[in-house]
Amino acid sequence: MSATTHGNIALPHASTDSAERRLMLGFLVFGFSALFIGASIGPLQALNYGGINLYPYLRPLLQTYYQGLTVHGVLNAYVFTFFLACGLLVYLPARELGLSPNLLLWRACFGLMVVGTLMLLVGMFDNSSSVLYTFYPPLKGSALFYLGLTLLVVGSLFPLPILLDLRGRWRRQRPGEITPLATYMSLATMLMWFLAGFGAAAELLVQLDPWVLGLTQTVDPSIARTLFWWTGHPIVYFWLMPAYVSWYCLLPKQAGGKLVSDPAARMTFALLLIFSLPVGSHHQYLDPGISPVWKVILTALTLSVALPSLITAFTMALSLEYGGRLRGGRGVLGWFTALPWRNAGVAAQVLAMITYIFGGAGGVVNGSWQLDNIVHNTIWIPGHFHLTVGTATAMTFMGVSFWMLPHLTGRTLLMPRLALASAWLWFIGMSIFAFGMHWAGLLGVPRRAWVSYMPQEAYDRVYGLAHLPLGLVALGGVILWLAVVAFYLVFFGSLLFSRQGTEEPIPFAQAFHRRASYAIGQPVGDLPGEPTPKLARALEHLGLITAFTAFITLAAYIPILWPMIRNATQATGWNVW
Ligand code: HAS
Ligand code: CU
Repeated sequence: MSATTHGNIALPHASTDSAERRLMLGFLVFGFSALFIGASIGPLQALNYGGINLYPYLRPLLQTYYQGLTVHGVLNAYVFTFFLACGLLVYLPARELGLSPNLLLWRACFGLMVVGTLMLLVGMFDNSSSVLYTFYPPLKGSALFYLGLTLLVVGSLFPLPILLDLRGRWRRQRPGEITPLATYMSLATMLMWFLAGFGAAAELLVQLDPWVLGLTQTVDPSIARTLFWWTGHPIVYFWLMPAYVSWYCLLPKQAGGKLVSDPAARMTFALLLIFSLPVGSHHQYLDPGISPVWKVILTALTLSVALPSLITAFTMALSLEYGGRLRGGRGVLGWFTALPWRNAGVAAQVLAMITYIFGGAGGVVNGSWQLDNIVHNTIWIPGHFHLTVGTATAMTFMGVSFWMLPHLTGRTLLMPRLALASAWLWFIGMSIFAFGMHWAGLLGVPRRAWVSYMPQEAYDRVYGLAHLPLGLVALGGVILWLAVVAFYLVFFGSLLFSRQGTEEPIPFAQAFHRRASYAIGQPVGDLPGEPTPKLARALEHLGLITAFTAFITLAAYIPILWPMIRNATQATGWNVW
């Protein structure tokens, strides 16, 4: 972890530098390999809703729709996202600060998550744990599944001490300065995820692990669900916030502009840290045992968590407009068409943002208790999360990989036009797919239903009304499959066959602090003639913000959990697949 200094900035030694690159490449390749398996199964689910059952042809690899759905959800939503988050949230801050991260901890993070993933894969592919990615008890899978999950979650928390150490060293070098932006955002994300982890940790370590190991015989499903959503809601921001780091800190540069407000970016992340935590039970609006008073409070809190994303929408739209106008765009929307649309990395991320407008709007519908009564447990919900995590996050990470692969390997990106095509195919496929899902959901089609298992005549009788939207789901799934093929030809092709290229730097953007701008990835300091905005100074108190968040989280959960604990039931395990 030794460093040399270059001008004012400390630079890591070349040897640690290449070790960091290799490890980051490990996170990237492992994460995207998980997505490859998970996403390849996706079209099967889409075709299921179109009435086409391909599962009988996939034996012995996959036995049932539920097994396929479990593999799909776990690999895409947990493994892929965790690897990308744990890579990016360490690599970018380390580069921004010019310091090298604690490699031992970062390797341990990688190692634990790899072992956890392998255990999960065995537990899922041997068909012992088709409990879906929410693993609600009393469904009961094998010990490998829960222990693997435990390792994955524990590993994913390691970036927090790494970041605290990085920021501590930075502060000793530059006392009194505010934390550089990408580091600030990464740290806020990890503090949020640290508090979020308590729910899953309690559920796994206190309830599920002892239960599957035979140390206890029964489990209470309501408590387990509540603890699950303690983590399960904020996890969506653990998926989203690393994508936001790219939107705020990198994309403006790639789009030819600047980030228009550094303080707005900090504010967004501080608000996401605060509001992500206490709202988890909005996934339980239809659960018994939670007082209606809390359901109303949760509605208000959930609408608050949309606020930082609305700030993001305006900040990013203005940052992109700034870039588009610098590139010669004129008129009301000329800036939009003037963006560098031929750059696959930019196109993927801007298309991800556009998709997220609809995903976010759906989220606001879900967040309202009354409206959620209509859409809960219908296929509307997977429609919502394929726009959010499945596109806003996943396609942003795909866009990041287009510059990061060349940056890490020193080789060129193979077939950049195919990369661009993959982004458009994903966007078009997902739009058709999610539109069909939202529509069919409003017609009452349930989520997680093996509808193609029933005879054609019964399918027609039950789902006749929803034929058209369900057909769109299937069509969208097939287009998404083409997108996956295109993306992985580029991704694996670039890894294996591309030629030596020129070194690609990290595209850290310029950001406006007040009126003056500075380069993210360079020391901030106090800008010439301009005091650091008071807001940025106030938001430096991340410890205080975290403590406040912990307090309101307990204030929200104790009244919800206490009656459940007093009336705890005892369910034995079920295996229904
Ligand atoms: Fe959600 C269910 C509420 C965001 C993921 N959500 C889910 C599930 C997942 C998920 C996986 O309240 C299903 C879990 C399960 O299996 O049961 N969600 C919300 C709300 C938001 C939200 C209020 N969700 C997300 C994100 C996710 C995600 C982000 C993943 C990454 N969600 C819910 C609720 C449920 C739920 C209920 C339970 C429903 C039920 O019944 O089970 C908000 O955070 C959304 C705020 C977002 C916005 C959009 C801002 C737009 C931006 C783009 C700007 C575009 C630009 C382009 C700049 C307000 C930032 C410029 C170009 C121009 C041309 C202008
Ligand atoms: Cu939620």
